Amino acid sequence: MRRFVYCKVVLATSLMWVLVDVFLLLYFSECNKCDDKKERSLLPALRAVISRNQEGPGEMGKAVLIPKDDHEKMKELFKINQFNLMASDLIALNRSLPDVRLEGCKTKVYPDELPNTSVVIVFHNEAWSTLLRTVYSVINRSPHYLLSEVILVDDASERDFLKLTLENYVKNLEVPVKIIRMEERSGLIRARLRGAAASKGQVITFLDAHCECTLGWLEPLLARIKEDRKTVVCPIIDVISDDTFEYMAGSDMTYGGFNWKLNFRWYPVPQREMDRRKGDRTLPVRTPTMAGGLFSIDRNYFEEIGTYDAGMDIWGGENLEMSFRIWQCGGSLEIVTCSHVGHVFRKATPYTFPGGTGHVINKNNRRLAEVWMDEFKDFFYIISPGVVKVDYGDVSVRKSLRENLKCKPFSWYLENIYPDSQIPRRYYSLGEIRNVETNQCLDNMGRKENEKVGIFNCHGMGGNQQGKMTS
Ligand SMILES: *[C@@H]1O[C@H](CO)[C@@H](O)[C@H](O)[C@H]1NC(C)=O
Ligand SMILES: *[C@@H]1O[C@H](CO)[C@@H](O)[C@H](O)[C@H]1NC(C)=O
Ligand SMILES: [Mn+2]
Repeated sequence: MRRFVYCKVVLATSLMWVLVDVFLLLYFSECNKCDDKKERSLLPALRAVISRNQEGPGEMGKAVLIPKDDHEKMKELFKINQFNLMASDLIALNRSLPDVRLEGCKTKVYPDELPNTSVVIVFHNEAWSTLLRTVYSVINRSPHYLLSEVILVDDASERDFLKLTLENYVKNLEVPVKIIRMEERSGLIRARLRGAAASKGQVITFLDAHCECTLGWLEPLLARIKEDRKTVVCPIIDVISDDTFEYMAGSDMTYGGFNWKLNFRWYPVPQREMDRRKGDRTLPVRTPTMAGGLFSIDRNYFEEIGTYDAGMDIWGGENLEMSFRIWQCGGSLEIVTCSHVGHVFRKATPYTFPGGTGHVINKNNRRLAEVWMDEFKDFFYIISPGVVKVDYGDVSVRKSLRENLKCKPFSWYLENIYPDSQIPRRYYSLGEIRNVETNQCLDNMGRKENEKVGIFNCHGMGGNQQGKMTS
């Protein structure tokens, strides 16, 4: 008897959904005659209904599991891009994704008059399926009146399919897609500058080349910039597994920081920031730094604030440079928690850097420290003593930019924007703690905060043996 009732409930629910579908389809087809605005608000609803019915590998962001027999081949293909290319190639370029937003985000209403955006995507030897899935997700999940164009900047890729084949393919897409080719390998920073210079939208949105945008990702970003054009906004970056391409929601409870070595890191959103938003997690989080891959910025503001440091090479440090610059020079940096974009996080980079990864990042970080960090650069130099030998070129242009924009000192940033930083604002001395009898030093042994310290032979190189006396 109970089973019978259960069946009736299931049937009734299915019937209800069918009716809703039919209603929406009818309403939508009627809409040929109605005004543009109605169509705009209906499209996402219709798409959501359609995507509920999708089946196939990876649909609704599900994991793709490769059968055992293909594992050899899969491992070979993995090496090309450092992600599971076989899985990615099985997934539709327009696959459906779950709606991972907070409930409060789904019902938010944004102004009709939003600035439009150019989407700039830099790629270097990217896989066909990941690159085009990025482009499709942008086109299919952005209202077209807000999408000025998509600009693909090819940083001197060598793969054939990224040449004429790609050019012909994008001609048939519903949104103008422009392809710009760098003459030689130039790195993310210079390639983005080129893309930005060619863009026409009122806002520039930078994305990585292996992303997937979710329903409603764009409107909250643009709405925030409309409210305050000096706000630079990032979506929540969801995780697309490099092994299975499963789509996993990122947390709205983490924000960007950095450590003494100037590595970008995620940290829990502190209580003071929760309090400022009165506990409303759908409001944007003010973040001290950004990861750098995905953000939107007002086009003119991007110029005013000094775009990127073109003296930096390839990649690395540019995200912190931009973060410090925005905050110190009167702007703000936020994570808009109602906007979700997925990104394939990889465990290793598939790219080779001209000059070597370590050297490039050290040079960029020195430029960052010299221009923006005032006396606090010493923390960086003490903890990574090898860095001071690296030549960082001429920073006079960036220093005069800082002067012209009347930017605040780094101590202001630490005090007001990043008080939970590991860098102490006041200290009496820096050094090692040595037992002069045994010549052994306190050493954090590479462990995390609040874990036990160890004892190791003193090496006098700072790093794990660096201590500070704060009171
Ligand atoms: C993807 O495109 C195909 C072919 O145009 C279409 O049949 C399918 O419904 C689309 N999938 C989604 C999730 O929109
Ligand atoms: C973007 O908006 C500006 C200002 O409203 C307008 O002049 C321009 O034509 C728009 N671009 C596109 C591609 O919609
Ligand atoms: Mn990436």
